[in-house]
Amino acid sequence: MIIKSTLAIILGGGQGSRLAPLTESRSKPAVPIAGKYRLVDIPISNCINSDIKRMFVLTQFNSASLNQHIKNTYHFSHFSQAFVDILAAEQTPENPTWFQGTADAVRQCMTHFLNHEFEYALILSGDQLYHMDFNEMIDAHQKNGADISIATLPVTAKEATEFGILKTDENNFISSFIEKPAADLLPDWTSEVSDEMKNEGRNYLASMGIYIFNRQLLIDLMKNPDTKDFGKEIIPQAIGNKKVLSYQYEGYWTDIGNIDSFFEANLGLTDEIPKFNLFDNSCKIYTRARVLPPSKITGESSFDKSIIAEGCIIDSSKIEHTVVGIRSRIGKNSYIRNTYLMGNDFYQNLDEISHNLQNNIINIGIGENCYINNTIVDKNCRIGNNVKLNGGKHLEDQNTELYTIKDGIIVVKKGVTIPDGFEV
Ligand code: ADQ
Ligand code: ADP
Repeated sequence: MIIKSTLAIILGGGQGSRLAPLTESRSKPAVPIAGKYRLVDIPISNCINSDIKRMFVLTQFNSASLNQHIKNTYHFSHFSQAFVDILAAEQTPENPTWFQGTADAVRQCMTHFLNHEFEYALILSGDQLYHMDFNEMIDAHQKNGADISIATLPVTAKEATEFGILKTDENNFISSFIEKPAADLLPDWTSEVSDEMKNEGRNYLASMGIYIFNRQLLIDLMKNPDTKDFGKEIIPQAIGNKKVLSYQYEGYWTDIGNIDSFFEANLGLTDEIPKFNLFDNSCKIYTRARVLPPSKITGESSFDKSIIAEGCIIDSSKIEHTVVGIRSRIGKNSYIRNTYLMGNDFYQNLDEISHNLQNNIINIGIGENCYINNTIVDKNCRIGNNVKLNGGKHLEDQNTELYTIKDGIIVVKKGVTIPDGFEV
């Protein structure tokens, strides 16, 4: 019942400026994570694992990689009604502009949603790392006769200023809500939480930006073009007028909306027991099957706390606390630590590689004798020999043609060539 009655709407991202330069040439849902997936695979996989198989991905701009990825990955039976469709902001006579916010994105796409039967709209963020069974949330929504449900999570005071913070009554209905409160307002916003959460200092209930709306209510709310955002307008205005339920979640969940949190979330996957578990049969993360060869490692390579994706060619190097993405090539004697290498979209053939070597053209991948630390290397980069990229808090934010530095993390831009001996 639940399955047929729910339509998932995945908010794929605004202009993605907080993830720049990773979003300079691709839409946010297409940003590669964990060496082989893309951001959009997380909410889509959570939906599939919850048996919700009708999904729209709303994105501010459409990229070849997003279309290709969705088209090549999510194939459902002809006999089911399942689909994953991308809706990109489009200019029409009624809507001359891009999506002005999360609610505006939903509003501009309403006609597409209303072509489908559904009782509940499940609205998800496209930039979060978590596993969740949405059926439990829908179940709570139904049982409590709610109009809107919001998934919530206890957070610390430091995190609370980044989120919508709320308070609930004894029946878990939300009695007040404030979007991203200033630090001096926080003392008024603590909630009763479990002892475990209290011990971790997580005394504030935050909105996870995961919402269930009853169909007719969503239609009604979307009629007001002045409400552009769920967090800023729709949710605060609904409190007190509608039955807005808090569905409390205490598992691992993280927002990966900026470079720092994106970097932490990726490197967190190399922990001995990662908080986000990729090695779990019951909640698989789906992605495109690329039919790649196994990774090949030669010489005296050493690895510690790292994830190595398929199809890599690694030549006697030292790799620590690093995520090595698909088709990565790493040259001799290079030392890579605290780094996320996104990998490459293709291999060079042997003729091309030897031609380049003879003509001093840098090949795709990481050269020899490099030192790379606290860095994200986007796809298809050519990094020469003896390159030193030493990210860290000692570096100031900057943006050059080859790389950006944000919060001490060097982000090498997609497809650039870093010459031999280059140092940051
Ligand atoms: P934020 O994450 O700051 O807060 P927002 O930037 O609006 O909210 O993004 C929510 C999701 O929508 C993200 O996946 C984002 O990429 C996407 N998005 C943003 N603008 C979009 C647009 N114009 N078109 C399409 N997609 C867009 C929200 C809530 C808070 C809550 C946090 C939890 O407002 O109350 O605490 O999520 O992360
Ligand atoms: P991303 O968003 O990951 O940076 P793109 O939009 O550039 O990716 O598209 C990546 C896709 O393009 C890959 O699946 C790959 O097949 C293809 N591709 C890109 N460059 C090349 C190339 N030089 N040779 C072959 N295939 C390529």
